[in-house]
Amino acid sequence: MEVLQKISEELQRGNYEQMPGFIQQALDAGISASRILKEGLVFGMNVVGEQFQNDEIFLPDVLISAKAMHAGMTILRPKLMEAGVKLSGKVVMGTVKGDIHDIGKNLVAMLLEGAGYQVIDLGIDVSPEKFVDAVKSNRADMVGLSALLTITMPLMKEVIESLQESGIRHTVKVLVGGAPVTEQFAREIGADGYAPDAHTAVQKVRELIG
Ligand code: B1M
Repeated sequence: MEVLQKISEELQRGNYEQMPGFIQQALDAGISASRILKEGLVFGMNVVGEQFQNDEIFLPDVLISAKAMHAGMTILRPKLMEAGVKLSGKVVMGTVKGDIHDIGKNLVAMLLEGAGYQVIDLGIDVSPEKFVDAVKSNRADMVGLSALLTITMPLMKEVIESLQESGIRHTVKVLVGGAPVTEQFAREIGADGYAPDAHTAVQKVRELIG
């Protein structure tokens, strides 16, 4: 379908201004919202994620493609809801308490949205209590924790402990990441997964919650 290929290509080019028009064009042509999401936007965003992982493109390129993804989703999201299409899963994301770095976390959130997940982004400097409340109130499938400072990494453990104390640890998977975080640290604090970059984060989320 030519229009789906166009949506994928224009998303890779970061054409956020015209993206709503392309989405509308596809809807007017009778293509289902879920096909537009999977074969247009998500397909394009997967290409962007791979190119970023292979150092073929740079951070600003990803951010502009993510902006095109958002622009497309403003038209598509209500149609998906109307059609009763379930987005892949709910992910609560945030940078842990004491830490205000959010560029990497935003990138992970954008690629996850691009992959069809519903992301509830709590922002920066998020307390363990706030993570717990958001997991409960949104019935989230996953919580994603980001930390860029060695002194804020222990807060990831505190979030996991708070989930345990609230009795909801078993209902949610925990993914951790951020420059100083390692696979070994993730294991030590009892996280379910670790990702060194945004593209791997999407793969991990797929492995963990489908
Ligand atoms: Co800060 N900073 N900073 N900083 N800063 C670092 C992290 C630092 C390494 C710089 C250095 O000293 N060389 C250092 C930390 C040292 C350490 O503890 N190990 C540092 C410091 C010390 C500080 C301050 C304390 C400085 C000060 O005030 N004296 C202060 C702390 C403030 C606070 O948080 N309380 C501070 C402040 C800031 C700014 C506000 C100026 C700014 C942040 C702006 C913002 O985020 N909106 C800033 C920046 C920009 C950086 C550097 C330069 C860049 C970080 C970044 O955005 N990288 C950074 C040095 C560096 O890394 N070169 C540095 C790009 C981003 C795409 O990568 O965030 O790693 P990253 O995300 C990657 C992966 O890590 C992964 O995927 C992303 C994409 O591939 N990932 C996840 C991230 N989260 C994930 C979550 C996942 C999975 C993967 O699952 C949930």
